[in-house]
Amino acid sequence: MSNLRALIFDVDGTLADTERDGHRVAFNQAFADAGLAWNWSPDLYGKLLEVTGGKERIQHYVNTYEPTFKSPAGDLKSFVATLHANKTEHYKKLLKDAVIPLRPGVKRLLLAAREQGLRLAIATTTTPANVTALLESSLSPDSLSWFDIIGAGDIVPKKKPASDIYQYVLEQMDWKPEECVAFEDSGQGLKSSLGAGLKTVITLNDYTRSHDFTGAAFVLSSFGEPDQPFEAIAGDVGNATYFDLPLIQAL
Ligand code: XBP
Ligand code: MG
Repeated sequence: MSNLRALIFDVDGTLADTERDGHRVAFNQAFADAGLAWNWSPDLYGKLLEVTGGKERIQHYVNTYEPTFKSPAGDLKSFVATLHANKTEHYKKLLKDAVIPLRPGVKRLLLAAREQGLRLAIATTTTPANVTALLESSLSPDSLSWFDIIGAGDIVPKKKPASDIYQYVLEQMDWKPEECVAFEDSGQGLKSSLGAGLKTVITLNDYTRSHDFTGAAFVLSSFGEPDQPFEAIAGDVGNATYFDLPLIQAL
């Protein structure tokens, strides 16, 4: 890729393992505040992750596991929206109280890209405030400014696996898909990025290990570090033991 211009990152599961000990916990705290006896275990949460977006996930949970549930106030859609707004508050507080570290190699890769003058972007289904909270607590207080654009949450009508959020980022920045690479951790994310015509690198995690990653340029256990080698599940990484910009350029 001699014309490489920008790297576009998913957030949850890619930059940091935020789902099990971050989002899931915040959902449960919001349920408890609302007096609901719902509690999402790590296993159940793995199943619920099939549906991207927190509001959509709660709605899916109600439809599937609590079909007789009646909203105590207003219609279900607005009840879910209120519940979800409180979940976001819990998530932000959680990240303030205990930092969720970035995954191996993430900071190294971002710094290398900046040094080489590559542009950075975010394409995620999560709420914008969650992205700010994670970047400021886990990367650096000024790190929002490292990214030219943060495409997040309800800014597009359809969340991943639809390709809307990647298309939004490309359109806003006037970037061509062949000038960019996407970084994802899940099958839904991959579908979204491939749908926008982007070469995609996958770093999988415990929740996404069994997803279908057909079409990914690389499938890796993580980006790895010089002293913490990655495992390459798919894609020709040559002699590399950690992910770095030359591997992208070789694509
Ligand atoms: C992952 C998600 C998100 C979070 C919750 O997003 O599906 O919905 O679990 O976020 P991605 P909200 O991998 O695209 O970063 O509750 O703020 O919707
Ligand atoms: Mg993800």
